[in-house]
Amino acid sequence: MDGSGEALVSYQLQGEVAVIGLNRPGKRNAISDRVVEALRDAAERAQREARAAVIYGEGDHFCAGLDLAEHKDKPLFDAIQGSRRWHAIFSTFERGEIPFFTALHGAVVGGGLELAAATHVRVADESAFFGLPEGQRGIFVGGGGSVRIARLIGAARMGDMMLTGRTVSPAQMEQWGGISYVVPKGQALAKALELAQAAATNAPLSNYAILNALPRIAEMSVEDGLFTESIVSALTSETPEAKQRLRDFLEKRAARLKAPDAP
Ligand code: 1HE
Repeated sequence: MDGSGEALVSYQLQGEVAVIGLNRPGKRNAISDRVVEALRDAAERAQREARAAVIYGEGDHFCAGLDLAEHKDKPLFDAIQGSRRWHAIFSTFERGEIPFFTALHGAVVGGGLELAAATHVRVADESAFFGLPEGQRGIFVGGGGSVRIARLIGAARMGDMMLTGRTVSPAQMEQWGGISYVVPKGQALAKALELAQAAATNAPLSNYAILNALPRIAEMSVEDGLFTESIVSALTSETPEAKQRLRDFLEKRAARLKAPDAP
């Protein structure tokens, strides 16, 4: 709750998808200690009762990043512990059991971009803008951005954003690989929900392998990666669910793939 009695993070189950809202629009959804803890609770609940989740922001912006008012008086060790808490919480869903999608609009800034980078699929509408103003604020990323954002878009582009304070458009961010979808203004949540609903119909073990094996394999040597892939591939194929799904395809009960709509 904030001072108004509203939950800082809202939670709603829509079918098999948990919809999690950053709900502090008066402060542009800035992430305080209580917000990050409420986000952890919502993400844990989603992993218990949903098969996919979407995170979005209430109001005109997705998230203005770290709550600077709370951060400014933090002693050194508290700041280290705070950053480590973000890391631990974001890792629970990055390497968790269900896929997380983010619906982005307005400011996606600092820790807000770090949060989005810890999710599995990012959808932005045309109002979104991306920034890393840490240099201007005299601080550094602390929510895993130097690892995750740098790997998504490259350390040089991330360094440019941090050094110059430039903001980046959704079209540019998509070209850099930081987001996967750009949709018209106001449609990010609906699109993220549609994608999450599709992912929720996958076999849970396939989703688990996509979240947990794929990023690890990407960090391995070619030989280790190929070997690990064979083991994970065989394990997923052995489940009764996989066998049923393969039969469904072969006996023409499964939907066929279609060419994508024009971009
Ligand atoms: C905040 C924060 C915040 C707004 N912490 N209170 N992030 C930043 O450096 C981004 C700072 N924010 C902005 O650039 C702008 O607020 C926005 C572009 C996001 C939105 O602008 P606008 O004109 O709609 O809102 P505003 O008038 O600037 O802000 C409304 C209120 O939200 C205001 O409080 P009020 O009491 O005067 O109404 C702002 O002070 C408050 N507010 N952003 C605290 N971030 C784990 S390390 C991560 C490191 C970082 O994230 S660094 C980047 C921090």
